Amino acid sequence: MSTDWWRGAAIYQVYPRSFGDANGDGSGDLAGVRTRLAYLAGLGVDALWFTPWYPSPMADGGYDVADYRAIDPLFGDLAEAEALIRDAAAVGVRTIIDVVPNHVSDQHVWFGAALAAGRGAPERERFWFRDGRGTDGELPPNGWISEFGGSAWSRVTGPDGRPEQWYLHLFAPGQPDLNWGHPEVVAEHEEILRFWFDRGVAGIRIDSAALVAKDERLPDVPGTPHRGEHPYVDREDLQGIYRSWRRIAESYGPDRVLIGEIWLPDAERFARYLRPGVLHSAFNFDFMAAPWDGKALRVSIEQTLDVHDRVGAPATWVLSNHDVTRPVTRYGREDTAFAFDTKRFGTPTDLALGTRRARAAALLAMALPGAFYLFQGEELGLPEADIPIDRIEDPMHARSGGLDPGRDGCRVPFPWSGTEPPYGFSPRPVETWLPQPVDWGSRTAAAQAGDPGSMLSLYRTALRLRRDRPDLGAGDGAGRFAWLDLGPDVLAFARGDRFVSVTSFSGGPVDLPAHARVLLTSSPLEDGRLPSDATAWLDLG
Ligand code: TEU
Repeated sequence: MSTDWWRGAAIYQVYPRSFGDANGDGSGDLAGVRTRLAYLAGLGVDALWFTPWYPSPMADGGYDVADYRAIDPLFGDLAEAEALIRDAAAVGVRTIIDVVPNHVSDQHVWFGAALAAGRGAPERERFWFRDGRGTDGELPPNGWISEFGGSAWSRVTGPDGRPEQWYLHLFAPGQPDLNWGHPEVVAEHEEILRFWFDRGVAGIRIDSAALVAKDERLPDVPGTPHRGEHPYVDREDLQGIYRSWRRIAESYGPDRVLIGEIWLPDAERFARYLRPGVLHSAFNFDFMAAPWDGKALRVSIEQTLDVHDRVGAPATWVLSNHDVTRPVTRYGREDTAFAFDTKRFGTPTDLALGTRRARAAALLAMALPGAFYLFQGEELGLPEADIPIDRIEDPMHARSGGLDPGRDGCRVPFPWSGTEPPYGFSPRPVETWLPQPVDWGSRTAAAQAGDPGSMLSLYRTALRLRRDRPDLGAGDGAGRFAWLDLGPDVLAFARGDRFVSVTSFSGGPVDLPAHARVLLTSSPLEDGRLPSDATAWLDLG
């Protein structure tokens, strides 16, 4: 396969704790992924991205990493990970791992050493330890708010048992932020990249990539949305950090890639991370969060293609991940956009409508130029699950004062087969780490595999067409992108001379170009016309 495989790849996100449980403890593991590689290869994906699999107290679903060179015993061990990377490669699937540079777990050896060493010790300089404000240091050093709500500072107890300094955590208290001004922090991460590239991984997904560098003066931040540099977002130092990571990736070959998790409101700023010599690729959250609306999606697509073209990077198209509401649930709501701060319990949804739109969105996203990411279960059209309050694990729930249901609803163990929990996820009846809904019997992979009208069949067919056709995916040369005008409330575009994708929003049946051969539709045509909330793929040849 070519060295720039990533420009048009289909990349499948595996959430290891919820994909397949081989040892029967109710949590997924790497052996459980290995036994299901045939499913993934058959789905037609080019690579797997694993959310963190390292030893972790799971204060934030494994994004609190205690040791970047090992595997959590819940999931297996390093030999198992190496075997998984090899087995996946043997069926033509590459492996991408998640690296978390912004913070470590409070159980990481560095943080333990920092606590033990006490105030003023060099061990504390790898983190952001500061004295508190107030008469007795009882107030946090500044007013920064954690991404999960509440103060971004927690106070530690000194070796003498008394309240002492504070440390910064942009996420949960179990995730102390690293000081990237410290040379050991920089060097350590370069070694971590090499450690995993040496083990054959094809790429690194960089967690919270725009937050890693801080203004060392730690100034308070304005309460208004920001553009450009900010005390801890999108700082210029990041460009140099990722340039050196790029040199490391390239020393292993042009097929090794760096993929940034970059949430920025400004597309021009976002694209700076994708300039030659910086990152290869980054997740396109603007498209992911857009409402189900032809005009809004068109604006997002145009802007995406424009800023990526200018830096020579491929666009990425994402409909979901482990942090956001499942598409079939979101697209069936009155407000179809995604935002973290509007998530509430009990928001009504029309799942039939949401599913219809999610099918249309999948074909739209898979037809666009660039790479496509899918999150496990998206191909089954799984809805967001309701998790009983006492089983919620995600810290976003508690830190929102109980208002936000958190992100567990999309992280539920995967339903493979059968009519009741654990739906083949575990080899025996066992309580899974998050409970599975009792009505998922018709949504299992096995139930959908033989049904040509299922979401799974749609994804399989679409991924196969996307892979087989030279005008889809990156479509360099053969797949030139051009908008077509098929009326208001319709998004239509060509890829090259033959392929056309048409998405109809609420405007009712749309006439398709004459003499076109229908390759695939997300919903059946009605009298040869494309109904609302549907996408058709056509061949004009
Ligand atoms: O997420 C980073 C991130 O900024 C958001 O996805 C985050 O959930 C949101 O902004 C909260 O307001 C990454 C991971 O994808 C997420 O699962 C982790 O919780 C987070 O980093 C911390 O490592």
